[in-house]
Amino acid sequence: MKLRVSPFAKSAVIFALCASASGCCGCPQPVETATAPPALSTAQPLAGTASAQPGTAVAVKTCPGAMVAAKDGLIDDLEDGNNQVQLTAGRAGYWWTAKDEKGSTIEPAGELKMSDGGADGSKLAVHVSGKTASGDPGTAWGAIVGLRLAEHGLYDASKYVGIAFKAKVGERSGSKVRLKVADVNTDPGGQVCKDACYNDFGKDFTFTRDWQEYKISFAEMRQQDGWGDPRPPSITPGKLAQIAWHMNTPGAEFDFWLDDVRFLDCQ
Ligand SMILES: [Ca+2]
Repeated sequence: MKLRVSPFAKSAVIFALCASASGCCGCPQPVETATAPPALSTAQPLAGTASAQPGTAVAVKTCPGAMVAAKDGLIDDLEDGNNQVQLTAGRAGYWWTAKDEKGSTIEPAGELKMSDGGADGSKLAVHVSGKTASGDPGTAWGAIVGLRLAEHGLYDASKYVGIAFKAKVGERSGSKVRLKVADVNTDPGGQVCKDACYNDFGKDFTFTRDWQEYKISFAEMRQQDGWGDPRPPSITPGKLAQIAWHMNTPGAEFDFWLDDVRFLDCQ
């Protein structure tokens, strides 16, 4: 049987893949939610629908139930005090900070030193503070703290379903921070985007003055509206570059704490 679908009928494709891959869409095991090329045959292997072509759909793993900490998912709890992520599951990148050249500030600048006062009584955390500049957000883009996942190149996180981290903000701080997860399509190192990189998939978070854990699935992550090229349907978890937290409210003080960054899996 030949199944043909419109490129716009994504829900039909998802249903077709779901039905033929597992026999039932409500089965109590992790399922791959995927979009696919505009035409496919049910006789073709479904695992091959993921593609590295810019702008095409890839498989993003999702859970039928809750997301929990992955067994080998700890990216960093900062307790070793160094600025390299945990050397687990092939990860080996480093923490970093950056700011625009229009007057934004961030401390510590350059090499990130970990601060006393971690989440849940732990010893150390990431703590950055400063002020974002006002002006054209294209150039006065603010300040950012993040980590590379691999020492070189991209990291395959396709076996995970999302990311968790603990965060809080200080008394005089703005509370909005955007989580940005750069992948092959949005990081210049992926050699896909040319003039409109950095519109990473992610989410705008509002934090409180108390440590709390936040979870987000890869499937929930979105690019910002109105800019960026390419604009694929989803993040590509199999080719991630870095995870970052972007202070992007113009003219605002920030005092941002971060701890226990990890990948998630299904319960
Ligand atoms: Ca800690």
